[in-house]
Amino acid sequence: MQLNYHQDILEIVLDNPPVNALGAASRRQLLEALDSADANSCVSAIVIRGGGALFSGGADISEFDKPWLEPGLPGLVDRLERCSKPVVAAIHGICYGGGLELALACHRRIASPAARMALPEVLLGLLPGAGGTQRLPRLIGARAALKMMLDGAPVDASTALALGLVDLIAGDLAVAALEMARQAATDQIRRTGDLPLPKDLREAVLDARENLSKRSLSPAQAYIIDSVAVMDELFSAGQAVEARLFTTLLATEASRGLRHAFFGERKVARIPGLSKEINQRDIKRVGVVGGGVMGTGIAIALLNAGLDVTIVDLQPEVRAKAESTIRTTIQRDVNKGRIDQRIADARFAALCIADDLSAMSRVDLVIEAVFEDIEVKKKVFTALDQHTRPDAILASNTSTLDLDVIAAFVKNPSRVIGLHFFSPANIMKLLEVVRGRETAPELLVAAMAFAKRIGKVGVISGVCDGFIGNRIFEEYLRQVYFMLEEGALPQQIDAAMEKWGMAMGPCRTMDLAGQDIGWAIRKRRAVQNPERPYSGIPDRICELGRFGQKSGKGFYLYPDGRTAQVDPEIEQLIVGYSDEFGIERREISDEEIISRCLLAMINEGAKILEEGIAYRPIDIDMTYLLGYGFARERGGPMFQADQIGLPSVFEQLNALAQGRNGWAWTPSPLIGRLAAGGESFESLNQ
Ligand code: T1G
Repeated sequence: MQLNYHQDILEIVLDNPPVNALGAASRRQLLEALDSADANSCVSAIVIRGGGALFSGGADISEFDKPWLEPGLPGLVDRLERCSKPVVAAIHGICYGGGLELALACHRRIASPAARMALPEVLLGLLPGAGGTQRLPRLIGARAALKMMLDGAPVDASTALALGLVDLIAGDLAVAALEMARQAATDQIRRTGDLPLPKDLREAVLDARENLSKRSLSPAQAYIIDSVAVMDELFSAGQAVEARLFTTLLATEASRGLRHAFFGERKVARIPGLSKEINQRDIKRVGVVGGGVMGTGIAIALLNAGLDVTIVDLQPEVRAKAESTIRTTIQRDVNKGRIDQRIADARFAALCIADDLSAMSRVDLVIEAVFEDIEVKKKVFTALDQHTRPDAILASNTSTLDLDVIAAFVKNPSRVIGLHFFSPANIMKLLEVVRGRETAPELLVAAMAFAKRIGKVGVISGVCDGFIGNRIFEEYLRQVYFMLEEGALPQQIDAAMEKWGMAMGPCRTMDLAGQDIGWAIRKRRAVQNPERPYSGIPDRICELGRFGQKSGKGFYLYPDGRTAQVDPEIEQLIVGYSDEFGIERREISDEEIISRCLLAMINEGAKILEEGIAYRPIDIDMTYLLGYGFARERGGPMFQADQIGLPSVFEQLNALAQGRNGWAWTPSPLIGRLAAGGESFESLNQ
């Protein structure tokens, strides 16, 4: 923290890079500075601003799972508000969470034009716990305050001014803040906590509660409404309720899962054993080979990130469809007000569509997204080897083929990497970055930076069948199919998993992805691993041509092409299959369904760790949170294993290994070792 004196104005500069998180040390320094300034008769007013690029990213989230350190943020914020000298918050860049609560307790607020303010605690399964639920409504009204707190979205400076969240916007913030402080020194002090209750308090709470019943808001959102609802003339009464509800939320699995995910998204960017000095490659021009669904989605993601894109496809009708889909999708963003026409036109201008790989001669990176056939890949990479610059990165979007085999098609395999996008590629945040045996380390660095550049989260995977995500997904599906033949039905399994927190049940997911895709994988694996058979039920469905949504029926019927409708024929097929194989059907509880699906993911995840395919458990969790619809509040399969407790996980796996198809449950020795040592998967996430 820096203290600067400008005659009788004390300027306190928060200085805790990278985001001026209000950790214990910062809170202690700020308290000392405030106490000292309050007692210093030479100081007539105070300005607080953030050092570096922002005001503050809020409380230090990493402190939440450790013993509380004094002074707590709520107490510090109250102390600031009680200051006998006026305090001005000079806000630039980001002012989020506890940082904004600190500013709310200041007596004036001034912002730079690009400043953005938010109370995003709800995204961490929390509520603003330093007086925000009590001060914000007093300052900007209950309805506006509830909107900000319930969606956690930032407001820009002009909106903040219109709301009354800030008093002024100024280009030269530092000078204007000092001027505002001098003026404030001559005025009466305006304490936010002393402001009257908002006039719209009752109706705003009633409306928010009504919304709650309609949209099943999260516990954090319900508690935010409760905290606002109890606002009282006596400020401390409402504050006490806020503090109690904050403490309750902090202990919930949902908040721990969300905080695990928050740090996880950032931890996966760290590549173990790689020095930071590796030079960043600048990727500006990208080639996409293949104008199909994946290639088009990838191209849209790249154009949306402001990159120059060249798509090559041999077939005119594919090129035409790709261009039309790209234009329609980007124009839709204009029509929905997400971007303006000028940006859309720039994106169209950055697109080139060609019919020959010689168009790839200037690109920095090529992403191959052609048919999943090794001979087709061979043709493409052999040609790319000739048509691209020797330093261009060659990436394959393959999801099932061996990247090392693909890399061997080019003279210099160290320039080959896997970039496995998830469909729809312009929407899904996960990008599996596959490091081949020969992939050069700087390609990993470049790929992770590229992922962030296009708004995705890169997770590095080694080469194995299915990489991290699909390899685990196959074991999850294996248990689903076994449970179908043992007594469950698709609608029960899907409902149980969706109620537990998966965005979409496994049977509906495969109907969406295409049952024929799963069929091809099972056929290939039947040859490669005959000792690991699946239930034959999904093959029976495919043999009837029921490939899911694309064919109007799969596990379900799709009368309108999208809505899944239970089909009695499928129940007959499944029951008939059980009878045919003499499997006595039994009642399978939702609990068993969830447990076996989760344990299948956990056990395969542990094997992926043991084989070094994933660097850390967090890489597996982020893969599932960002690419497989695993509820963010649940933190991911490895986080869940820690919640269950590894001794219990190991015990359950061993019990399942004694049961039907026990061969599918070979417990991972890593789980056994961690359990025996009282360790958790989290201990491997450093
Ligand atoms: N606490 C601790 N570490 C944080 C942090 C925070 N609030 N915010 C960021 N970091 C770390 C992050 O993990 C990363 O670490 C580095 O800073 C750069 O982050 C009582 C309870 C501020 C918009 O939810 O939204 O206040 O990987 O890569 O892209 O009511 O960080 O380098 O080791 O994201 O420039 C509420 C969370 C907290 C804001 C900057 N505040 N942060 O984005 O950098 S709870 C938030 C963000 C609270 C009070 C409540 C973003 C950012 P590393 P980054 P960025």
